[in-house]
Amino acid sequence: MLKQEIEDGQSSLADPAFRADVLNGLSTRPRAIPARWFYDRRGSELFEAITALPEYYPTRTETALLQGIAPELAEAIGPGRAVVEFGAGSAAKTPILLGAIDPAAYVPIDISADFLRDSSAELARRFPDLPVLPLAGDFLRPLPLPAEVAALPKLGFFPGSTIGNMDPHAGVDLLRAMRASLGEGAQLLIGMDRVKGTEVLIPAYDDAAGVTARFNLNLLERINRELGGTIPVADFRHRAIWNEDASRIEMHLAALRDVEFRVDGRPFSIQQGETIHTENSHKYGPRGGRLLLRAGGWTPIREWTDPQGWFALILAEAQPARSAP
Ligand code: AVJ
Repeated sequence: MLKQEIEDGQSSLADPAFRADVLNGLSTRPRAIPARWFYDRRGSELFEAITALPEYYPTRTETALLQGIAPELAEAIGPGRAVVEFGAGSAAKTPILLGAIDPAAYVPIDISADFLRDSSAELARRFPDLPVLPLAGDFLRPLPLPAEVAALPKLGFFPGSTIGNMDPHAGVDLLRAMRASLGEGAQLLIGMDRVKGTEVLIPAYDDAAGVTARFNLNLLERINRELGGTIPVADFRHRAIWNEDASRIEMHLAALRDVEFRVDGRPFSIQQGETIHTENSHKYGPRGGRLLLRAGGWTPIREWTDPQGWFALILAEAQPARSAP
């Protein structure tokens, strides 16, 4: 059953935040715009298309992994928890988890109330006996959960290696905010993409069909559409690089020639070869992933990977703080 009224946990980021991030990001060096602005309607469609590409392994690897470990998840998590998903549910992954563990409620949290409404209605149809309690808000900060789940044990769900979009500093802040939202004794099931060779990583972010390039360039089109921009999109090229020191894939938009344009009436000029940094996708080894969780207040208790070791699902627990003996 779906709770019809979507709770507004926090004011939603609208145009002013996009405008501020873009104007600020184009003015500072290196130029950089936060990756969350990729996901307008067109960007979300393009990301869906990315997940079906032969080169983009994360989504299908994580989905198959979830399916394969369903009985072990049931045993490690148990029934009766309120599942709190950070980000509106993925149509493929969320039902696998909900079907595996027999939860008492499902609380998807997303900044986009529209997206939340659609995905929640779909889930409520598939699980007619499960209370679905969507919460519109920014999960980067601690959020009060719906009163209906206050007394239930919690399981946070954060699939997709979305944590990889954040640098470790911001990732730790997010993990701590999740701990504050879910409370002591909660569990967290988190997906993390693993470090692997660039012969696999680079094509995953620079595919032969050019879908990732269109996804990246759509950010410039969105700026033109929503912020009165005059960016000559054809003069920019998608670039994906592996940053070994930071253990991350970076996506950039590189200017093919000197360009001048306006956004919201403000003039900008970018020289040939200069880039706008649009995304980081951090990859973690087994130790790095566990250390990140511990730094964020979560104790890893179980860990699963696919046979190639390309993607990890880690189950962690918010244990009471203890000092060293
Ligand atoms: C949704 C953030 C996990 O980093 O792999 C896919 C986004 N960017 N291709 C990722 C993305 C380019 C994706 N995440």
